[in-house]
Amino acid sequence: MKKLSEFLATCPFKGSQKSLQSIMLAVVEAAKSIHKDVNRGGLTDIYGSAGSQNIQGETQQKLDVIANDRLIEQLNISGEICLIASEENDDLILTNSPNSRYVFCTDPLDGSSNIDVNISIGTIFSVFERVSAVGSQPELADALQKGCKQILAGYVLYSTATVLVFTTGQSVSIFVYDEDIKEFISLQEDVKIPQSGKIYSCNEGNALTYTQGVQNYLANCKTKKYSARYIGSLVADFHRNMLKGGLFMYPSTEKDKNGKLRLLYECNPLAWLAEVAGGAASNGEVNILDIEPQQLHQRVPLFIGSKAMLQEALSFL
Ligand code: AHM
Ligand code: MG
Repeated sequence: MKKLSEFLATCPFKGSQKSLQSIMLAVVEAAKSIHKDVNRGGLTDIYGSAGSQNIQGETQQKLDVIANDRLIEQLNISGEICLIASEENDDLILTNSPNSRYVFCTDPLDGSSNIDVNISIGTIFSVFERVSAVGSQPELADALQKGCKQILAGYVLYSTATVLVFTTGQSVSIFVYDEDIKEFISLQEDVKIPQSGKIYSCNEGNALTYTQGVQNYLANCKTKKYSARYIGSLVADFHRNMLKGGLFMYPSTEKDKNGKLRLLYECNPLAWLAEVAGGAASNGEVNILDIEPQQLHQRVPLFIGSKAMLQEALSFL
């Protein structure tokens, strides 16, 4: 029964151990309070719309806003983060530690449409070392880094169990939240994605507006009798496919040429986790981790999961 704090004490990290521990503590404290709300369902006032929209014009749910506030609060307490890029904020957030070294990118509550219906949702995060000099004002370039520059990335999945999955680049670890002792306990170390699988995950309601190549791949999935599984919460779909083998897709559609998912907050962290676990991620043309971000809220098509399945899919595109 290894506790997260014990694991972090010796976990390899491109920075000081104290920084890793403080950043992870911030994530964990925010996650614990989100877990508490999620598990009380509608008994606390977390369901429904917050009455506001994010910069992408999407309605913010109450829990989107609550999760974002709690993460920002905890990251400010950590003193390790100079800059936060969040899916829920139009602009970058300067923290109260502008001289610290690290930048935090996050989708505080992914799968918003599933909040009110008691279905799995998640918190996704990603950490970079700033490129601007420590001591100067943090800047946009600190957040617009390629995914291959990440030094810490992970997610918390609030589901039948609440799990924390993360990597610092060496391996992927899964910790499960033990409500009795209020600690995350190691469940699996060095997680590996099966090289191949038989699960494909996408919103097939959009299929007629996918490119012909993607449509041909979907026909191939059916010919081969793969199973379709789609929760509509990226974190949950990714987690299942990571453990069982599969491919998740959010391709470009007629309406959204770049798909729906955000490079900084969703695609990069999951792509790195996939790669460290032996899987892969692409936008259909290049490795997600090699994309140079142009904008904070940039979207990219996403194909992610088992390596052999991704290669098969790409052969159709
Ligand atoms: P969100 O960040 O607003 O929750 O949107 C992202 C979510 C993903 O979790 C999921 O894969 C996707 O949107 C589902 O979209 P769709 O309803 O178009 O299938
Ligand atoms: Mg999201």
